Amino acid sequence: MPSVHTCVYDFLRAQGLTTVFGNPGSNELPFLKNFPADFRYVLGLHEGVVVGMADGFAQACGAPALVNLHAAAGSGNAMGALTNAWYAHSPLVLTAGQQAREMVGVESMLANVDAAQLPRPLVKWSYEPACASDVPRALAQAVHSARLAPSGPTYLSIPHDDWAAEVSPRTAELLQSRTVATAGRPDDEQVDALAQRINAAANPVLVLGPAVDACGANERAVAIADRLRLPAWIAPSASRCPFPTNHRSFRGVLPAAIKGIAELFSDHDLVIVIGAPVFRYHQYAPGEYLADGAQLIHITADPNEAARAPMGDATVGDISAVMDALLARLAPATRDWPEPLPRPGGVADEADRLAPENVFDAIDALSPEDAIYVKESTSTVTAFWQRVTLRHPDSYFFPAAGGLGFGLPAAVGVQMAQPQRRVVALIGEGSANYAITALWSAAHYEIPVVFVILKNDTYGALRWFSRLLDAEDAPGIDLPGLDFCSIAAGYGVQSERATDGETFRRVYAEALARTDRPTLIEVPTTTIEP
Ligand code: TZD
Repeated sequence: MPSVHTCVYDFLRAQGLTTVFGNPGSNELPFLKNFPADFRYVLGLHEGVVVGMADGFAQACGAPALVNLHAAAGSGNAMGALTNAWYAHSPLVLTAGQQAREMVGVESMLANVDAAQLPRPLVKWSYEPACASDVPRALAQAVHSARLAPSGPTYLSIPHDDWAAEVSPRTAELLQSRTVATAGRPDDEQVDALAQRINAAANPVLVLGPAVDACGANERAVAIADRLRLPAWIAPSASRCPFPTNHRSFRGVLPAAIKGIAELFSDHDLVIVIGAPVFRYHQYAPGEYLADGAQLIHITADPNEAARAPMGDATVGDISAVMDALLARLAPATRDWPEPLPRPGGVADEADRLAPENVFDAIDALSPEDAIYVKESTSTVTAFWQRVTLRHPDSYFFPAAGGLGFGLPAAVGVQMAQPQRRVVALIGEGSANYAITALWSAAHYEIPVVFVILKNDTYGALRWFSRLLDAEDAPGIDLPGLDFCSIAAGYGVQSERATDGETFRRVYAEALARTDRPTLIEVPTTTIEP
């Protein structure tokens, strides 16, 4: 009879889940023993880093990633990172070790009496199997559920004495040979009606969200823009880039405010939103959700996104399939193309501090055209989107829930998933500290990410927010005195400091040329507004 251990590893192998991101404790050792040679264990030194690396890996692969956490304490440490994974629809399969079954009820050390409750509401499904022989089936459920649309994290608590239990060979065989697939083709009548509304619109506008990039529908988005000659915006609080920023329809990222969006769209009679929530607001600027006379069409794979939107007519389905069906029906528009966007102006550096705009111009000029940017510098969002060209799918990742601590580890995971492309992590010095130990994983596994730390000595975005919220006297907003070159050395990462443009361009080009290990570049910067 195969053991639960054998059966689970065979299932994971059959699913292509041979990378385990983890941080171990005693409860997890029975799972990790006899670790198969064709599997890879990626150690993160804090569970926020473990989940961040897995999140980047899963998003950049477009496939589930396996995470192994230690009991309640490790799961708790992972929860902040889980907010981002949840809103990114990242298919993470989280497993956590539980005490031996007999020791749970007496609340021994490392027992979690209500394990399945802990990660809610940031997982699609959470469970602890009722008996050892159900562990392989429950793990299969966790994998299939994470992958099925709308994809998202799942959680399984596994008592450590379950791994040695036996399962029937037939149970193992059935689990490994089954498939679980979505059939998401849209209904003809529904697509006809959508296409008619779009064809009849006098002045439509397109809004594209992260799910377009996640399902690789970027070219379909371009085809729709080319057919309709309409302005194309990135949905607010953008966590991915679904549309080439050098396309003549590209307008930028929408403001994340109710009033801002309604005002911007006041001249449009139809707003077409694909692959995004309607909308992911941030700063509170109340107003009408949609201008008088405007209508909104919402295409999403997520029933929750559809149901909670305050306006518009939503269609839930496979967004690539809906886009294909629409493209077969959309009439070519003859209207003028949107005006070319003005080029952003020049900005002066200060003594020993670079303007972030100039750092981004240098990065845009020197990076390979298919570079991937993982960004977590909150005050420089607008400057980045204006100055760095994103041409290809999977070129941009930002924390989907704004939970800091994503950027450094996610960059490591993205680079592992896409070794043929260069990954550049643009991280504020505030953000970097939430998951700084990711530097150790990058160094240890020789992951050649270029980490650029934009060091303005303050939580820059909070400076802006403090003005918005009339709280400019709030304490705790500055963090001077950090030395990232020393920190990088402590974790084994080569580093450089660049206080002028010429030095930055030289060390950045050198870092890009270093393909066998990571580099960190500390850049003192001025503080700008998001
Ligand atoms: N803690 C966590 C886990 N996530 C958060 N988003 C915050 C705190 C609050 N926060 C923001 O929303 S932005 C920000 C904080 C602290 C400032 C980040 O500073 P930075 O970048 O140096 O990384 P900027 O460019 O100076 O804003």
